[in-house]
Amino acid sequence: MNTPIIPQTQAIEFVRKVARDDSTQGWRVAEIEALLQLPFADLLYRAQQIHREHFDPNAVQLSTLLSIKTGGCSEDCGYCPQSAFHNAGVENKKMLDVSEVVKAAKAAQDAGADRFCMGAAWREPSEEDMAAVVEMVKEVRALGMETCATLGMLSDEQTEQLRAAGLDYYNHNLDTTPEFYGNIISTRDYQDRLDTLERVRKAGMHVCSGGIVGMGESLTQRAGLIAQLANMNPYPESVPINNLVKVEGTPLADQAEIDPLDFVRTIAVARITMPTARVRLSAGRQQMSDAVQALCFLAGANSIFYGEQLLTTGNPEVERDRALMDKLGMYPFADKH
Ligand code: SAM
Ligand code: DTB
Ligand code: SF4
Repeated sequence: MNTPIIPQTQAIEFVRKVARDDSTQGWRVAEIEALLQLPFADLLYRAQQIHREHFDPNAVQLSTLLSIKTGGCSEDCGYCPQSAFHNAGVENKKMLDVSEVVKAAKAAQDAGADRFCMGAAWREPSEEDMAAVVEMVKEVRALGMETCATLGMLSDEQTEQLRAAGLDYYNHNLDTTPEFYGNIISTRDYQDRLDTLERVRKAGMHVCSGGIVGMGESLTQRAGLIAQLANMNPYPESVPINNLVKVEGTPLADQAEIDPLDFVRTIAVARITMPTARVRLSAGRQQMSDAVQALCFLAGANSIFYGEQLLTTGNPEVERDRALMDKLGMYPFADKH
């Protein structure tokens, strides 16, 4: 079904927040839903204006992902091929050695990435795991790259260990709205996610948190995810917006595709509600045309995962991304700084 459009004149009352400089009151879900329903050109125009106030619109930040521990995860996230509850054909492997991780980081840096994100299929890291991750963070950082890790839930002590190692960003996605969360994951609560994010924030690391669209959520629920992120005080510095990658063997394998223009709308609304965040056009790019990606950049996306692999699934090849950036007159953010 097409997104119902609300003419700008009717929506304006709801979107009053856009013009309001008092950000303490937070976003109402209804306001965000109204933004999602603006006529497409009005929505993109607003997003583009806000984007240009805060960023060079032609610069894109490049993060490369590496799965440092793949498969066999004890959580049951319905979208994820790495859950031990599903049969997506992902082998349960042991953690990579520090040297393998550093080698991959160097290669990513040589290819032009400025941030390296290490992902693990854990509910939470063990003490033993932490010792190796700390070493990885220190060595990748020593290369002169920004570091990011996504390891599941963290205790206070683990958060402090990562901070002391010099970790720049911690990725922990809210994934969807609290009302829809239970349809997708049963092995943890929404509050668990919020608690970890709070720890990361308090420890002084940058927060990377976003979600997935196209999991069968309603428009209101999609707006609810953006409201949760935008109302964090402060909101995350980095906001990955993933389009569900449907993997055979996961419960969401047969989920209906969302209209690509609705994905673009979600990016635009993330930009409008979180003006200074890096909004990352994340998973799902391999299946996206250049034209849709260009619309995402126009809507305010200014970061991508760069390199032919996400964690277990594919991502566009570096050559394709370089060609796309050239075609659009875009360049890596790091080249300008
Ligand atoms: N295990 C840790 C956790 O869940 O926080 C870190 C790794 S987990 C794979 C990181 C994120 O990848 C998830 O929160 C989700 O947003 C994203 N993800 C996983 N599978 C996906 C899929 N099939 N499509 C889109 N995003 C996906
Ligand atoms: C995020 O928001 N998306 C990335 C990263 N953070 C860790 C992961 C996408 C995973 C897609 C499915 C896979 O490759 O396993
Ligand atoms: Fe495990 Fe993370 Fe996948 Fe959930 S998303 S099953 S926690 S690896």
